[in-house]
Amino acid sequence: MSSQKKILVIGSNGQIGTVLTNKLGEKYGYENVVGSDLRCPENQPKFIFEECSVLDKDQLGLIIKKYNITDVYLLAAYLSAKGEKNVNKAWDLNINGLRHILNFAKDKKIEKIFWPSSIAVFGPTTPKNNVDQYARTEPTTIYGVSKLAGESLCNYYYNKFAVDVRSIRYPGLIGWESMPGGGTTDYAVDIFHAAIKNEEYLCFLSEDRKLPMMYMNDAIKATIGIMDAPSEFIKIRTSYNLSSLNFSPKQIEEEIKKHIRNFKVSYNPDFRDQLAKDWPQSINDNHARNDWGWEPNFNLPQMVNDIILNLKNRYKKEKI
Ligand code: NAD
Ligand code: AKB
Repeated sequence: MSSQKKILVIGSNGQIGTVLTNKLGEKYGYENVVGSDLRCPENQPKFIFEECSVLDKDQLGLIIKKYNITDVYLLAAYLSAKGEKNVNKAWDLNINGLRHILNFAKDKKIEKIFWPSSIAVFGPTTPKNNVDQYARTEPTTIYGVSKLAGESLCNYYYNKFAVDVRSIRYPGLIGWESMPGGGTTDYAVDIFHAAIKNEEYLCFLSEDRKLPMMYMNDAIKATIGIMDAPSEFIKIRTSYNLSSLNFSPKQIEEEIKKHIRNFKVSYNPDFRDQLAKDWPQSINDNHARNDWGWEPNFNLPQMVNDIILNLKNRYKKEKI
């Protein structure tokens, strides 16, 4: 196997993939990073791109061989809201995609895997606050069920076949560079776009639905942090709790109003509010902090300030 790190990001057009693939390109050289997704992205990326479904294991094998891939970041998934409307497809993608990548590592075709889990592994029997790493996990969505099964699969492949797979339970992620697709926490991205366009925002969660959330910059920091850590530091091979911000729609509305005074939000909760109701409001991430040195950089006012600044510039540049 080559000593040069060669990275494959699967799901590179998505909310996280769009940002992460470029960050990995900046860090390791764009010529060493391959993005892949179901379709080519609209704008020509700086990294290499291959159109491929993670469910097509033969084509995946060819891509891994063609570029001598060492590290895979597997981001392709159905998220919580979309998953509830496509239960079989969600299970198929979220589990079989992971199995394919774990098997490439078991067969020594790749060296290291990053696969994200979610706070959706928790459910109504989990305590609401300061949720411990080993708290009860009885999820109520197919998304949460598939993430919980995926965590066990990762742990099994690590113990049985020494597969170096690393995982974190992301909270809801918010960024300005990409749009989310099919999640329950997507409101926290949409709300900024409405505010910048001086439009009223109709929120699909109730105003007091507090959830664990995180700025994309911190999520990328954690992702690269856990992948860079020496293997012996990674003591949990299911998935690490991760935490930075906890807020409700009303709290982010108030924070945005400090910048855009006339911004209006109304609330019309739909089925996604029911999904969010079963999730925790805050997470204890001591294991991630102690084992591999995780620490977030952004609090709520800093994040809101940064997103508004960047989105305003972007909208001005793109003349939207
Ligand atoms: P996303 O829906 O924005 O992106 C997923 C990408 O996967 C899309 O570009 C989609 O086209 C692609 N994809 C779908 N089916 C595919 C297939 N068969 N083969 C290859 N690509 C396929 O999702 P995201 O928000 O970027 O999330 C990435 C990962 O992080 C997921 O595993 C998700 O569960 C996890 N996660 C995300 C959040 C969040 O708030 N965004 C929170 C917790 C966990
Ligand atoms: C979703 O809302 O489905 C995701 C998640 C918290 O996993 N953002």
